[in-house]
Amino acid sequence: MDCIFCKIAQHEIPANTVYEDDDVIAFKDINPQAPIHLLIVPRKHLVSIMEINDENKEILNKIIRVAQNLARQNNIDNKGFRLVVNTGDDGGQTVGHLHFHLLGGRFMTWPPG
Ligand code: D5M
Repeated sequence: MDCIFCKIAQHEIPANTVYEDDDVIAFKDINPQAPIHLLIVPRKHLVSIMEINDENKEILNKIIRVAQNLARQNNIDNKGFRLVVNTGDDGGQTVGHLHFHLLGGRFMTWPPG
């Protein structure tokens, strides 16, 4: 499958990896929108949050726990951060492999653009 995040998860192309285990990989976004901008990605190819179901829902728990740990490690847990899942064309999703953006290190405005 020609999926860039699958290739990163399988170490076929390089990434600036900050965490990985059997189910999840996290790496620095190539086009950072904040001082801290990490992507947390399930190794399994799921196109979007719309593919979460009763059989695979545990991955969400795992991703949230990884996000908490990465927020602590980057000292943004107290000041705050944003965890974002762009979904589909109108949601601004450009890579068709589920990923969570962890953004922090600056004040985030609302609404997002
Ligand atoms: O976010 C997709 C994000 O993926 C976007 O912020 C750029 C990032 N990206 C794309 N290719 C790479 C590689 N090779 N390494 C690191 N980050 C990457 P979306 O929510 O789909 O718009």
